[in-house]
Amino acid sequence: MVRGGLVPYAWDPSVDDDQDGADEDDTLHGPESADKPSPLLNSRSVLNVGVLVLLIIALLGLFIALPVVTFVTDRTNFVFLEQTGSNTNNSPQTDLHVRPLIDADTPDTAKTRVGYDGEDYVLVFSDEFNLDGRSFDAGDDPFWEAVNLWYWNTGDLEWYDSSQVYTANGSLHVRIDNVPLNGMQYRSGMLQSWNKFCFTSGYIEVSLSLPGPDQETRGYVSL
Ligand SMILES: [Ca+2]
Repeated sequence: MVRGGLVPYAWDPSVDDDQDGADEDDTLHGPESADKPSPLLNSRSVLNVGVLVLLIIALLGLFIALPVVTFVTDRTNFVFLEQTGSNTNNSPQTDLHVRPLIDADTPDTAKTRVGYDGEDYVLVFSDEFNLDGRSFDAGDDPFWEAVNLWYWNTGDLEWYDSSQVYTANGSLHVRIDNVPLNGMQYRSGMLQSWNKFCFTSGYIEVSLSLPGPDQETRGYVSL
């Protein structure tokens, strides 16, 4: 007599043992089908790899090809550098005072020379100061700056003022006046290329005349 609970079940291999092929759900738990790798070239694999390749190509294009193409095709900086010798074109002051490293008025004969060591030297910078009315205030010239300071290091008697340095009659003028300024008895000028045109060695040639009855050129200061 059965009183509920488990229903007695008799295993009958002739009925329950599957003799006639796989059941419909066998693929869900059959280890032989679960472990079988998917074919490499199914549509999902191709899509995954394709998107990955597209992503790599896009990144390479963005960070390598685009900068290279932009650099090569944009000649602005090259042209500016060739015209002015300056590698910056974002300064309105240098834009207004464009001049090349070698002054166009410099004669060809001055562009090369043989040094005392017998070596050939090529001119890399020149300024003829032929344009009158140039200003050398800070930022006005790409290569020169007339400073406003007292040069304490040499105990100068003069104050250097940028207004004392100017161009006129095709020459650079550095003027000293017996006019007190900022506690100094005299007012004079100093023209520098400090941090504007730098070099390590070579020849510096200057044509100048000094004040006074003796017009012989005796020397100039180069630091
Ligand atoms: Ca000149």
